[in-house]
Amino acid sequence: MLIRKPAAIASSEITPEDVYHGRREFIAAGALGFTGLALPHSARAGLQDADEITPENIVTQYNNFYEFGTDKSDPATYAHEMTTDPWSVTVSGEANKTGTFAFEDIIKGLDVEERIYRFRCVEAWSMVVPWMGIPLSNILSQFEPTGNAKVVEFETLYRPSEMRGQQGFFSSIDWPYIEGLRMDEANHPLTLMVTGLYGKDLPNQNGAPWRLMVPWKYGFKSIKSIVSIRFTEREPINTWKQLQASEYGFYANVNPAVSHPRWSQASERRLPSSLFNANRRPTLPFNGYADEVAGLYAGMDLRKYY
Ligand SMILES: Nc1nc2c(c(=O)[nH]1)N[C@H]1C(S)=C(S)[C@@H](COP(=O)(O)O)O[C@H]1N2
Ligand SMILES: [Mo]
Repeated sequence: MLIRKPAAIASSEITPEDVYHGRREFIAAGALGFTGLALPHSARAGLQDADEITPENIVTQYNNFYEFGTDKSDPATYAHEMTTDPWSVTVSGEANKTGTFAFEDIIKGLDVEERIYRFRCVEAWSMVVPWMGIPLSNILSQFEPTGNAKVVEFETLYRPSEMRGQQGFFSSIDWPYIEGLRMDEANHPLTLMVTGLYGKDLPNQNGAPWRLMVPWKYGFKSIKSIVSIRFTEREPINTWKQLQASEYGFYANVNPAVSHPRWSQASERRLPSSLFNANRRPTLPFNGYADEVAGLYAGMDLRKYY
């Protein structure tokens, strides 16, 4: 995992996408966890050697954001219709500081870091993305959650006038999109609230102005365009679980040993992939972050809590 402090990402020196292609060694270090960067280069090189940064145009044009339609190309086509400025966020539930806040006021003064994470969709494709964001724990702590807060719940914007996928009765989703994390998952240092990618602001189709990024979980946990943060005692029924509980659970930890009822999760297509080169590779437990996060689930039956 590569972490750059704000000083290193001043707009005057934004790194063009092609520079990222030479960065395999940093991703390899990520697979070793927080101490990876201290290891000799040769030790890093052998690890995850095939993890190259996914081209930016794929990350911004092949999306899941059902608020704008179900085709992978719909978000890039229609998400510009969403107004992201001004943007306010309501914080509620088990916390000392609740209310409605301007997005800028919440993130003001917090350090934005760059993290290159593998990202694995439940539909068995994956990408490697240089995300920019703020550790979620740094955002949540300012609201002073109480001891009763066991879970944090997030909601996406509901605004059918600007989100065409929310219009009409053809949509089977009960909007707004909802996700949640246990507090210890939310406060884990790998969990990021993303505000940008490839050194730029987050495009609308990727969840502007901010979206979650939980790299050891299937993509659907990483909820986009968040307008509500609620601290609760119990886990919510997240959107995909509500749609099909036999296929999608609350935990959604990447697990090659547990198949989706309709397909195997043992391998994935790393984008870009094509008819001629499927770019298939084995899926790793916890998406390759087991050393860092497996302890969160010690003693749990991960076949039951999928
Ligand atoms: N609000 C909202 N968040 C969402 C989704 C969505 O449809 N609506 N799709 C999820 C799914 S299934 C995936 S794989 C990722 C895709 O993120 P990306 O388009 O930035 O790659 O967003 C997740 N977050
Ligand atoms: Mo997904």
